[in-house]
Amino acid sequence: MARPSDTIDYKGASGGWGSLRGIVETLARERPSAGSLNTLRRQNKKGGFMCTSCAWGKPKHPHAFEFCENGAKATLWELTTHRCTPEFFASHSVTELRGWSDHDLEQQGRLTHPLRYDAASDRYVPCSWQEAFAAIGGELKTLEPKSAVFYASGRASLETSYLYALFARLHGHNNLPDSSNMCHETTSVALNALIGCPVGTCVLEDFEQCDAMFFFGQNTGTNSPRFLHPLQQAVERGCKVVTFNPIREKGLISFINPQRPGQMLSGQGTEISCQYLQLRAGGDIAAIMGLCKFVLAEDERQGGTVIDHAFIAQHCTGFDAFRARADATSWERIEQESGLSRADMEAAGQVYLAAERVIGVYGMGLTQHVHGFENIAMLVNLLLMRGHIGRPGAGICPVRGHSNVQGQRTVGIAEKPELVPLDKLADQFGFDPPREPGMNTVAVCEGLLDGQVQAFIGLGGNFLRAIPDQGRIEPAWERMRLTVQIATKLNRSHLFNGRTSYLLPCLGRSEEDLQASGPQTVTVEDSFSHIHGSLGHRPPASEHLLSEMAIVAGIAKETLPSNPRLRWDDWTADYALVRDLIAETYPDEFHDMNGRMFQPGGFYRGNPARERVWKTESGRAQFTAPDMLAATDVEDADGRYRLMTIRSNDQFNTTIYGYSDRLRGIEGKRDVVLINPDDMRRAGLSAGQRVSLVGDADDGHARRIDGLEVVPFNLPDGSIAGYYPELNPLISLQHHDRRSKTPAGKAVPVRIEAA
Ligand SMILES: Nc1nc2c(c(=O)[nH]1)N[C@H]1C(S)=C(S)[C@@H](COP(=O)(O)OP(=O)(O)OC[C@H]3O[C@@H](n4cnc5c(=O)[nH]c(N)nc54)[C@H](O)[C@@H]3O)O[C@H]1N2
Ligand SMILES: Nc1nc2c(c(=O)[nH]1)N[C@H]1C(S)=C(S)[C@@H](COP(=O)(O)OP(=O)(O)OC[C@H]3O[C@@H](n4cnc5c(=O)[nH]c(N)nc54)[C@H](O)[C@@H]3O)O[C@H]1N2
Ligand SMILES: [Mo]
Repeated sequence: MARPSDTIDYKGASGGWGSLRGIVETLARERPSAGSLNTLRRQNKKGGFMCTSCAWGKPKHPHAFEFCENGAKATLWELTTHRCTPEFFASHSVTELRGWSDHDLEQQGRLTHPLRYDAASDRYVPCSWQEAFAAIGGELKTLEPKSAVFYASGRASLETSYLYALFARLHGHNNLPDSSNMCHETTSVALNALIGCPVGTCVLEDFEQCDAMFFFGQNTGTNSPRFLHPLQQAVERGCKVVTFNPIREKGLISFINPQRPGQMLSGQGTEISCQYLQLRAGGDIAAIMGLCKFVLAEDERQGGTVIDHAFIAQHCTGFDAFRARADATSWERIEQESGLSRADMEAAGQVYLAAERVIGVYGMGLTQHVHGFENIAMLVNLLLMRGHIGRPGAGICPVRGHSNVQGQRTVGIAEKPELVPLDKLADQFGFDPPREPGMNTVAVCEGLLDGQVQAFIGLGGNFLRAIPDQGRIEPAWERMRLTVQIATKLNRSHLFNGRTSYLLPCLGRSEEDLQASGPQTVTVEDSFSHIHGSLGHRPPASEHLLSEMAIVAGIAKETLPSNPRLRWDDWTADYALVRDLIAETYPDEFHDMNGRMFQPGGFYRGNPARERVWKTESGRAQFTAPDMLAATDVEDADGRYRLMTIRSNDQFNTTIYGYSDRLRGIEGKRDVVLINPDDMRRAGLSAGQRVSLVGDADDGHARRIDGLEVVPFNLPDGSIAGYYPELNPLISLQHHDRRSKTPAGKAVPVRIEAA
């Protein structure tokens, strides 16, 4: 492993003055409207709005400033004074804009008018809302319903999501992929199969009681910074944190709390991880197998007192096969596949054994792999061995991405009809909902390539930029009959147009949503299954904007035959009516939703696995004996690397706020490939040299990106890293989790070519 002195690094802690500077730089860049700072103060609090950045829980007793550097960036990004107007589109053709960077497109500011794509002039031109709705409805009516796709990026509220999903089913399909399909779909599929519940089992209070946390592939400091506070408090009361990550991420190393003057002045942060294990990309199945093997051996040595055999006998299945697999797996293979030493894994195992209550935390480092399912299954194995699921202070905690991504699934945005109470919907709305499975993200991409998909509606997001294999899919996109994007800012997905194509600007969550019955509240669900009301206060960015709800209703009305049960106008006038519908469809979880939505800390919709009720096929929690030790199915070979596509500290997914990845010490650029000095030496590369990355999928398709700068970085041998979404064209569409079809953005096989 390289010496840290050879590599680029950030010397500070996470948080601290750097995070405040990050906010100040954002203020300078977005020049937000007066009053925006007031809005920040209300963020994540009762009567205020719920942050549009990540889905971390919102505490009952919020801090004076219950927002983080990146939450502030997301809010100020929405409240910018920059505007992307019809004049802008008159002076730039769509083809020209394809040459712009993601950052420059969004930096034009908020979209202000509904727009139609005019192929003759290759420009977006303003249109009326009614024209747009009528044209979109007219097109949808003539198309085979199953050729239409209704995508959602996980931000839209529960109310809009519920109606959007209902609209798709009334139209006649379950083609409801959402960003979750590229994200925690692995979680939904794995946890559902293994513990009978598709979401994490923890609630915020568990972090006040746990004795140890094991972190796998989740970058807290950048992607869920509000988590740093409970993490710091946990460590200070003696909780141990052990991290498995190929990259030494600052947030999991040390944290200076900006709300503590002492720490800010002294520059002395709290050390977070007591052990930081830099495993190979894709090495988690092996690493967790190592932990389990150690625990099993200790149990044997200590006469069966280590493992919770009573819990396993009463609640689990598959333990013997799992134990046999661990016994049959040699330490030598575990060390080779994980890239870790047996001694380090055993030391981590000691922390596990010493803890009464353990939480397993994870993110994209586990889910975005070809064997992502098995990654999660191994973590479940580890937790089940000592009964760490279904007890206070313990559990499994997938950290969700978008602020309402979990909730969208909860209220029906799902391509899997078995997850939705279709009979109930049939009763409520008097129709026969489609029963065949719809398309997920990978199926949509395949459908684009073979011409099966003819219409795409995007409720937010940047689908075409977030998916793998853009080089193949962008040209196919333009063969569609209809493309509609509902958005706040311009992005690359808006620059590829079907024959009929509209770009429809909507309100953001921080803005006042005024309808016939008055200002409207919306609701969202956090990572801990708590539902929160959110009320925007800022004046809208333009008088021509509509709410997402009004846009969905507007299109639905023009598409579907009229039916007295479909009260689109009433629902748009008063979202409380939609909450009543949600409560009727899901009475156990959402009863009295209107009454409970402003409960401090949100209202909890419950979780059976937390109560040790296992809604799995066997009625028990499932141990798994995986067939493989590597999370990839591409063999190691000379000159082949495992590429991790990662987020910088200055982006939200495809939204690139700026070019500062402060916590990794990378400034002013994103066109980089991070690689360790030993690998550089072996490949004859020097720092600052320009190279190409070439996809190594061996499926007959050429994939390459030129002009990347070599940056020496502290990484395990053979694991390299670079930024998402710029590197997405290197990922084959077939490189996805086998079970859930989540595209595998980690351990992508590539080669490096020097110019
Ligand atoms: N500021 C900000 N916040 C965000 C987002 C954002 O872009 N910006 N995005 C939001 C969304 S939608 C999501 S899904 C989440 C994403 O948040 P994360 O789940 O943190 O996802 P990534 O940024 O992809 O980082 C994955 C981490 O996994 C590590 N990793 C990569 N490969 C492996 C591996 O094989 N094993 C292990 N153990 N680790 C690995 C990487 O080094 C990195 O630290 O964040 C949400 N919050
Ligand atoms: N290689 C690689 N690929 C990945 C990932 C990875 O780690 N590596 N991560 C994957 C993950 S986890 C995810 S979640 C996806 C993200 O995929 P998406 O969710 O599709 O993409 P975002 O970048 O979050 O979408 C940004 C756009 O959303 C719009 N927007 C913002 N706010 C609003 C709003 O309030 N309403 C509406 N209607 N629109 C709004 C803006 O126009 C903005 O340009 O990418 C996936 N792709
Ligand atoms: Mo995500």
